[in-house]
Amino acid sequence: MNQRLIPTLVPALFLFLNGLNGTAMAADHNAHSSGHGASQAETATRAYTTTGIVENLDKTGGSIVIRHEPVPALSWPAMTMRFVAENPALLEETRPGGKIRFDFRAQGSTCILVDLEALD
Ligand SMILES: [Cu+2]
Repeated sequence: MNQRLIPTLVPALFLFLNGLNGTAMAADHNAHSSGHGASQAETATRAYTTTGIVENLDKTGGSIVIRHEPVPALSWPAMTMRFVAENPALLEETRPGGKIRFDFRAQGSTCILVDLEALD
């Protein structure tokens, strides 16, 4: 192998690997914000149901942070995330630490809570 090629190949390889890493991270983020295996439009109109524990409630701001179970239809793992309540009155149905079953729609990077039922 030509020794003079090595100094140019190493940075090129580094950039290549870095690029791969960046792509993987972007794909991962996309899988969560727009849904995997479902089109954007489909994901936005369809409501999904899962269960979770209320981590935080912001009744004035109309949002709720839920540690939720996986959502196989969206390829979402279990995680803690924020939802915006379509109707803030829904947030009166639960409390921090409460166990809930809820319906939501994923609209881009925002998730809208459309219904909620206390399980405890
Ligand atoms: Cu999530």
